[in-house]
Amino acid sequence: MNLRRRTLLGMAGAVAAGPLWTTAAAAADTPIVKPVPPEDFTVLGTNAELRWDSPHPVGDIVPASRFFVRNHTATPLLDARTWRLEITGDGLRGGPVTVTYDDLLRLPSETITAAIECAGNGRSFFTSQQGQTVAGTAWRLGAIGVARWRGVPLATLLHRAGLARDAVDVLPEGLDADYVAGGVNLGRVRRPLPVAKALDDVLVAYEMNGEPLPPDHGFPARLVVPGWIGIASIKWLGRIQVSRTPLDSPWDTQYYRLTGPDYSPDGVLVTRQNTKSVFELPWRATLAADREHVLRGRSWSGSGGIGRVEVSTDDGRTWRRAEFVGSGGGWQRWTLRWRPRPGEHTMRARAVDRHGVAQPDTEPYNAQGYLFGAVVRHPVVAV
Ligand SMILES: Nc1nc2c(c(=O)[nH]1)N[C@H]1C(S)=C(S)[C@@H](COP(=O)(O)O)O[C@H]1N2
Ligand SMILES: [Mo]
Repeated sequence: MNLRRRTLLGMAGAVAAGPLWTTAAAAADTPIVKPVPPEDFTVLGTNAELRWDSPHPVGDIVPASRFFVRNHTATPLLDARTWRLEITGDGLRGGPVTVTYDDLLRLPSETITAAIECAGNGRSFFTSQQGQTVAGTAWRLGAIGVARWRGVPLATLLHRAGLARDAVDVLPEGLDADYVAGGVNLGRVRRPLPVAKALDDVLVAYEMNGEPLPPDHGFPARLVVPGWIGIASIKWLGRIQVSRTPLDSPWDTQYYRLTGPDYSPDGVLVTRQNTKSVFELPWRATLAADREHVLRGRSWSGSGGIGRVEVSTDDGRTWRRAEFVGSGGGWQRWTLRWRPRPGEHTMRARAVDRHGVAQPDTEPYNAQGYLFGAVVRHPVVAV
């Protein structure tokens, strides 16, 4: 077969003048490069989640230094000057196309505010609140972040690469190490994306909050797939296969499916994120009794927005509407005034999304603990 090598801008061999990360891993033995101090992060294996009870609250935009990290293996340190993105496959009208970092920076860019949230965010509550055993990282509610992402629409890259009319799937793949699970090498982290979503609002991002992507978040380029579970947003992008027939990977056959007694044997593919809420308070926070407090929290949804948030300070007997703070890009921050009586209290926050769908009281079980969207019961003590 005669593989034609083409470049997207017809500039073979262009050298990126962009930044080069030379940072060595902050400490040996951590697969994460940036510092993850214990007051701001909970480290869970190769991952680190944001702590909502940190003494340093985050605003609408999460700085890169505070953004959760989900690594299947370890953050690779890539060189933008030698980095290449290859677009390939029978879903292109011509041969494969190579994109350099310089090509990316020169193409028309877009900037979006979008959340990236792990499908397993909230997983630990299947166990602590519903008494169910599930497999996977025991996240609380900090496997989410919202950032401003700048990059090139994937649609632009695909069209310039010669997307065929009958292409159905794209398969983006990371440049991090192969993922080995239970002694089986599953290869590069990758997950197919339907062409319809790829052409809709997906970004090949090279900036996060106005700076080049940090190594942990995908430098030099990653996908940002708005509204979809985090695994769709492949970091350290190295290759995109475009296909006229449906594609598969272990990340849509073995992982990121809802399986269990309530589901058919094949399970249900997870794509879109659900709705969640969190109090920005320590677990079993201690508050001064008989004084007014302004409780802070936030709610978010993969369905596109939050309509209203109701909060109960008496474990669900009575509910009050929370007051919205800020514009609600990415998520909706809110506050609630409350004067607790002395004693133990259970707080609940329940968001209703833009379509009128409320968070449920319980989440139906699935074996891998994805999409925990039930109302979380948050204990508080007033003294
Ligand atoms: N190449 C690669 N891409 C990846 C992953 C990974 O391990 N390798 N993890 C995925 C998962 S499961 C999530 S939730 C998000 C997390 O993005 P973040 O680490 O920037 O927060 O990246 C996704 N993209
Ligand atoms: Mo994830």
